[in-house]
Amino acid sequence: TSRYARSIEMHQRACQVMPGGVSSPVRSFKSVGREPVTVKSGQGAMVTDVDGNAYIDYIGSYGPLILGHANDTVLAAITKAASRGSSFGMPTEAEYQLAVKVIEAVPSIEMVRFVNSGTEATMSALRVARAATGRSKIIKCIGCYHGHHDSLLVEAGSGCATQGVPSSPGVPSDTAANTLSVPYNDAQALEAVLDANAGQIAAFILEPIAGNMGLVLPREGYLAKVRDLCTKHGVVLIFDEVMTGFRVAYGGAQAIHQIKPDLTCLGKILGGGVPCAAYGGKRELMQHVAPQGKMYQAGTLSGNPLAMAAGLATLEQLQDGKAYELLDATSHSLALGLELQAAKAGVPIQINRVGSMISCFFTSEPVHSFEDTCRCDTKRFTTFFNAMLDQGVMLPPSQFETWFVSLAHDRQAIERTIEAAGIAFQAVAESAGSEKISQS
Ligand code: KE4
Repeated sequence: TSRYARSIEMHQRACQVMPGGVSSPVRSFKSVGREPVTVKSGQGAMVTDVDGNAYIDYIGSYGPLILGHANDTVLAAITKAASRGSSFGMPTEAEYQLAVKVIEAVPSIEMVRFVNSGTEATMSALRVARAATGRSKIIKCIGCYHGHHDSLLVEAGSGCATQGVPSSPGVPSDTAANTLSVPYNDAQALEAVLDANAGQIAAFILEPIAGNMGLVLPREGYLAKVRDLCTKHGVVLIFDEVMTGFRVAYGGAQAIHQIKPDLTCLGKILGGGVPCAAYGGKRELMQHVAPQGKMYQAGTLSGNPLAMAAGLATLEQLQDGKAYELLDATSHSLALGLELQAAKAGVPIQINRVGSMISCFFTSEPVHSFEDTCRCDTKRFTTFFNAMLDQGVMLPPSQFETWFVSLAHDRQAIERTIEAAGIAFQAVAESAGSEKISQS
């Protein structure tokens, strides 16, 4: 029987009771032509599936697990908090403690509100911008993904791009009409839209370092230009750092690029793998949020004790900044190894990397925008993904996702990954050869 027999059987059963058998489309493995692997457990850099196969994991829950799976300090903190009760519907001290940590970590944040997902964080940040400016229109970047609420499911990245449905059915056209989109890394396009809609734009939201089209870095000067344009037009600049916050640096992308947005969205690492996200920024904006102000936003489990405990235990292990030097060194050696192996196999790739976020694009051209990522060879990516999976390396199952290295990925894990990549790039070269034959 196949090494994935139990996963296949589990998937067939799951599909009877959940759409696509998953709780999120990105987990479906549909785009890489196979049933998803059902995971049984994780420890450090490893996950084990229901068939007993072990994998070096580069999904890491799509970002939260920068410390690796089942980090004992985080687990102890969650267990301790849970023993005192999992949720109250009343304020607790832990919310205050994590709020203080967030404000210390991200100087542009003067006040913060906890929510339960990145989607809620970006949705609420947009509402603050609309409440504060009295304007309705917003601008986002093509290929950036900010969660699945209506205003931002327009030309979106991540699973939307993977499925080739960037603008989802079910979003009313007059809602979508309030969302304008521009290419990422193109300040001129942003300026043109701002000029054409003078006085009507409430916010410009972007991932300062884009992680949902695969990893795409801001061009030199782009973020500074964006900051100036938003200031000039009285537009609220929102940095969606749900993925990059505490990931690329303790202070996020805004710390690396020294740009101050008006509002910031955080998530993923903030909860250490337990549902938790947040939005925050200038006091003059956040004072609009109920009950201080009139802009309503609420949540039964917002700021819940388990997430606060997991978040505090996670940030405590990151705040001295040493983690980022180690993550960068580990990820750098992985990137070098991938480039060497691809060159040996004669497979052109482009690697984009910022610290422990890495993307391997199957193209010979540099990748600076969503348009560039769409020129990548997703067939080759699929061959590579499956060859890596069969050798015990779990990559995100899409060209439009970034890989995540954790502090638990040690030298041995990186070396084994590079070794597996050698075989996988060979498989791509051989399949590419067969493509040429079939095309000729
Ligand atoms: P959630 O609602 O999934 O917690 O966060 C939405 C979100 C917002 N902003 C950014 C920059 C994000 O990356 C995300 C979520 N990222 C995807 C991975 N590309 C989550 C994976 C999934 O959808 O299951």
